Parts: sequence; structure tokens; C-alpha cells
Amino acid sequence: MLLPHRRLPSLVAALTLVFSAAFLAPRANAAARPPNIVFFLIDDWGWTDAASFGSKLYETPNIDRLVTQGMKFTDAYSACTVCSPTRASTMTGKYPARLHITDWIAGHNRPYAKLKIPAWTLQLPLEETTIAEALKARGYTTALFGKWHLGGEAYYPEHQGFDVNVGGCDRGQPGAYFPPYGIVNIKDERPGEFLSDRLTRDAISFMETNKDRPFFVYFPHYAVHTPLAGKPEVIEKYKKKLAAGTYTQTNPIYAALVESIDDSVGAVMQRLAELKLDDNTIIILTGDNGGLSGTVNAAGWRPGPTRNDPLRLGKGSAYEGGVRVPLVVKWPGVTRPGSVSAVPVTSVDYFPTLLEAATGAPAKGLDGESIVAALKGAPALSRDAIYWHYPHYHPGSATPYSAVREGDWKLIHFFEDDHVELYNLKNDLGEKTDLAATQAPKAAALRAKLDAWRTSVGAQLPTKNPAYDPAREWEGEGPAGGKKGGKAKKS
Ligand SMILES: [Ca+2]
Repeated sequence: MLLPHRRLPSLVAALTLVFSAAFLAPRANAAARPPNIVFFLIDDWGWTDAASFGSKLYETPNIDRLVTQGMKFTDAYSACTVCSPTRASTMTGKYPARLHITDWIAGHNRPYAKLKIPAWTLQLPLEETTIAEALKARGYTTALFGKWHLGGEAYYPEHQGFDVNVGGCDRGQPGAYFPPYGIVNIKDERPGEFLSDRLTRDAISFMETNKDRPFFVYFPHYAVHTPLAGKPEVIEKYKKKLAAGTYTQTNPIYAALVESIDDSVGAVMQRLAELKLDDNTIIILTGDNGGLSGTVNAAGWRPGPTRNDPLRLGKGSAYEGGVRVPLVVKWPGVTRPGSVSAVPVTSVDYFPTLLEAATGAPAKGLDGESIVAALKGAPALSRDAIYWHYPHYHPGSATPYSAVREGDWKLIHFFEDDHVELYNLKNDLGEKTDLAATQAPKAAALRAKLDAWRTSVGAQLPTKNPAYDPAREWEGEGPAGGKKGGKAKKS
């Protein structure tokens, strides 16, 4: 499972060791009862899709309360601009490029585009060690409530370390948020019960049953992915709010869907407190890719249900709106209440972080790095860069690309014409000014670094497409691909 990996010693690494050592001492007492873990992964949850992350429209009092109790990350990322690769990374601590799970399953294909996408992997192989398997081996009871989206029945969560699976299957979205949900492994639907509430009810029931032993609740809500839906009275509230003011985000149904997540977070926090488990439970709340700001095809741009301003674009794009996500971590005794961290964190980091939480020792040799030092207040981790690789097309505007972020710099390499774009995120969060020409040495250095990383993880590359036809390049499967997909399930 662990890959050979070497890191250069550095001051930051030394500091990390100091922090880790400081962390180990108090953990020794808690060894008898490692912390419970509740990991909310919200589908398509954009960077500003909560009041405490900048939304003026969406009302999220419970998430905002979690922010005041935990640590908020301003520079958290998903490992991919679409969902399945992020989920695979979260489960394994490995980059999508290494796993060859680089698009949502079953993916978006444009047979006449300039580039041909590689033959990538459409499930999480059973040979991979998931964080659920790793925690289970250390005495945790494990459960998933919500979306899995990492392959067909043979690859379902119950084969990847989860004792309980409610809702996890090959689907990337529910048929509907009110019954029938159209999800094979959700039984006994209650008439009128919103899917987010249903999953919350089951998750709380699981925590009650397992309150006397360490548990890992992986809670990848189906919300806030399409099909857009909400409770009628909540939609009505947002319609009135929108009629009375001016907002960047303008969809009342999406707002209600976001609020269903806030209800879930609130209900879980309340029950944990009632069960007197909240002092020994880590809560993580993040998203699997950027908010759906829109789609593009030959006919032009079509706005989506949310916006990620000030970030550029959203889900399925190469820019910050596609991968920067909200992140809150509440770990009583470790995270300082109401603290904010600007340390870049990405999906591969959760496996080593949670393993360190459970055992007191960080997992080594994975693509990800434990963020425990950051949770204790360190201003940096030992790695110097994080990476993305998406050799695919997406209606969110992406053409095949790779990207690297090092410090404030971000370089994107687009494969169609081999050009790079360079942005300084500190001065230009919206990626408006491409500095590749004016900062050519920096661009060249980052390009070399990105190329080396791609080679090191065995990334699959797109190739020249012999069937390329400029008149038909937009044709393909997917919501904005021109042709109806039919077979593929949406990301
Ligand atoms: Ca998603």
C-alpha cells in the first residue's frame, strides 16, 4: 500500500516533526479510545456555498457554528475538478493521476475532439487500501451514508472496508431528492422525506448504536448535486429573499438544497453533543469539486445553479472555481476554535491525517501528507506543491490539462496546444492576468516541476486524435456535449 517516497529535509519538515512530537504526547492518554470521525463530503459544494465562506444568499447557521468551533481553511482543494477522482483520492491518499481514475465515472467523451483521452480506470480497484479499511484494522466501526461513485456492484463500499453502506452505489446523483430516490441500496423510504434528512437519520442511528466504540462515519451527501430540489417552504423563503435584494447567487432551489446540508450538519452536531461524544469526535466538512457555475458547448455558455466568485469558473474547469472548496475541521483539543488556516490542503491529505488521528503516527509514503501540524497551527506543511491532472474534456470548459500550485503560484498546462498559463493567486485570486510571458523563468521552472511529477506518478496522457474533426469537436456524451449521452451517469 505504501509507496516509496523520499523528501528533502527542510526547516518546515523539522518544524513539522516538532509539532508532531508535541502532538504525540497528549495523544498517548487517549490511545484507549481514539477519536470518532465524521467526514462530510458535500457533492459539488462551491467555495462560497456557505455564509461563513462568503455567500450572502445561502443561510447556513450550523456550518457557521462549526466554523466558530473549529478551523476554517481558505486554501483547501479537491484533487480533481469532478467527483470520482476526488473520492478515490480521499479513500486512498493517492493522486487520481497515480490511480488512473481521472474523470467522473463513466466520464465525458468527445470522439471528434482534438485529443483522444487515455484508457483510464472506471472503478477503485479492490487491491487499493481505503481509509475505511485502515481504520477498521485499528478497531473502528465504519459506515458510509450517501454517494460512493467508484465503480459497479463488485466495487461497492462494503467491499472496501465499510461495515454499513446506506446509499453508496455506482450512481453519481439520485434520481430524485424525494422518494422514490432511485438508489438501489436505500430501503424503506418514508413518503415525503428529503434525501439529505434520510441519510442524516440513518447516520445518527448508526452513531447511537456505536457510541461506545470508535466509529468512522463517511458522509458523502448526494446534495448539492443536481437534480435541483428543495423543501417547498425553504424554496419559498429564498424566493422572497431574492425578490427583496440583489445577490450574486440567484437560484432559490439550489439555496434550499444547500440548506438541507446545513440541517444535516446541525443535526449531527446536536446528537453528538447529546451523546456526550462531541469532545472526542473529529468533524471534517468539505466538497468534492467546485460549484456548478455553468457549462459550455458549441452554442455558448449556459449558467449553472451557483457561482464561485471571486474564483474563476467552477466544476469541470481548469481554474480555481473548479477545485477550491470549503473546508472546516473541528478536532476538540487540537484545532483552536474559530481559527483560520491558509495552508493548501487537498484530498490526498485526509487518509494520512485520519490515520494519524487514530493511531498517533502519521502514514508515510502516500501522495498526501498529514495536516495535523496545520490543524495545530503550523503555517506550512513539509511539501512544497500540490498537483492536478485531468486528461479529459468537460462541459464545465476543461480541455485536457495538468496544474501545479507552489506557494502563491499556479501554473496550468493545457495539452491541446501545449500552452501554459501562470497566475499569482495572492494578487490575482480570480486568475485574470496570465503571467506566463512576463514571468517566463517562473513558468519554465513550474512546468519542469509539473512534468517531473506527472512522470513520477505514472500519469496517463492524452494523444493526438486521428478522428479529430473541427466541425464535430463538441459532439459527445454529457449534459452540454451536443448529443444526448443516455448511458453515462452524470458526475
Ligand atoms: Ca461532484
